[in-house]
Amino acid sequence: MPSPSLPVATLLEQGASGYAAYAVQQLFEARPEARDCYPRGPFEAWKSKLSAKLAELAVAVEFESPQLFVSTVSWSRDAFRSRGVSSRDLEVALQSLQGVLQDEMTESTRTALAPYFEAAYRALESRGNAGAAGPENGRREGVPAEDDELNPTALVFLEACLAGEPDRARALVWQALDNDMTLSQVVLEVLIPVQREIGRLWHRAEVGVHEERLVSTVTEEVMVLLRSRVEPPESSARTVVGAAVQGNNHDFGVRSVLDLFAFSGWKTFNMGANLPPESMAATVLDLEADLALISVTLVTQLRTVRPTVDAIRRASDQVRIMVGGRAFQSAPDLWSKLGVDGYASSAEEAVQVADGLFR
Ligand code: B12
Repeated sequence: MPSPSLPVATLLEQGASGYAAYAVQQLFEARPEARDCYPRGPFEAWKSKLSAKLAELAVAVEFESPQLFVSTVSWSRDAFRSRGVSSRDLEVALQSLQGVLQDEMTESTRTALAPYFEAAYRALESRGNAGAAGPENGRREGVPAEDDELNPTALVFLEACLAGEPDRARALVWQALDNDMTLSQVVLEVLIPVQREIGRLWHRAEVGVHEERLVSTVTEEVMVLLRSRVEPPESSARTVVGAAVQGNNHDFGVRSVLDLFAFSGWKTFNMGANLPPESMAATVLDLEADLALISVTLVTQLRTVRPTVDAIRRASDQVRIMVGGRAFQSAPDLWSKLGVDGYASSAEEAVQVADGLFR
């Protein structure tokens, strides 16, 4: 086991695999039926789930935000329920994990971790509609909740993609543009809600990964094609570069934000998914960027933000930096701990915040 003098987050991270294995043994003793959740390899499956929970707990502890841990536990609870697994299994698994940590750690560490577990247990007890429920179930601005309807164009676009008719989906967008839908509206009212809806359906086990792919690939193509309709920026336009932080394979978020910047006349560069800190810094330097956007989707990816910010700051003392993405939804104040200049929760808001930074 790692030395007890290390910071709690590091202790959790370094010991994750061992703690998780020990906790699974305790889980199976306390609740033998938990094996039935994963009949093909219960020990390894639970160990991997609990290792992931420890990694998320480590990040929450690092940022002193129990709400971050709650958001991931709530997400797991909903995914479990949709797959017929009782949240009691998850609760006992977390109790086992907490028990193992209590055995292994000092009194002060136990006390430091207690609020994180208590908040998680409360979230497991809740029915999933309140703030603790996580973005897929809570009603949040700009995020379709269960009973929200997609607008008709978004609905038909989604249906055409799922039916394996990408040509019909693309034609629908061109038709909407001919009927006076703006480029921004296509992104904000069709493409983003469709992506969120396919994610919600996947979370609820109503569609599989291949169906998510059927939709996301067409969304991606349409986003590229939309760019051909944008007027080239003026030579004096400000430059913004954006990327999904290292480890993050979700680049639709930052891409949609950059689209809105392009529609507002900015010079934009999309550096895509999983960009290492030094590459982001080199891009900022080479392109003399005014603004750098860093997109973070999973809570565990928050860890890579600081190294990226540090690398960018070393490369340029002029550039402003903004962060955003799903990882911040449950803790919108978190950005202020990251040494950046701004945060926005949506593409529209991002352009407004950026304009404010240069006023
Ligand atoms: C498509 C998709 C994928 C694709 C991504 C393809 C691509 N090129 O982007 C692939 C298949 C790679 C993928 C992988 C995974 N995914 Co995924 N994915 C999605 C899905 C369905 C859509 C993502 C999307 O396009 N959203 C639409 C964009 C526009 O929304 P957004 O990213 O939040 O961005 C908005 C704001 O956050 C903000 N914003 C974003 N970035 C920035 C940056 C700045 C600077 C600012 C200011 C603002 C800002 O503006 C945007 C517009 O309003 C989502 C569902 C969802 N609700 O998002 C799941 C989802 C994000 N994925 C999820 C998961 C679990 C995974 C995997 C772990 C699955 C697995 N077991 O492998 C992996 C992780 C990969 C990794 N290492 O990153 C979960 C995350 C759950 C959680 N705990 O938060 C989700 C929510 C699905 C779900 N409902 O459970 N995924």
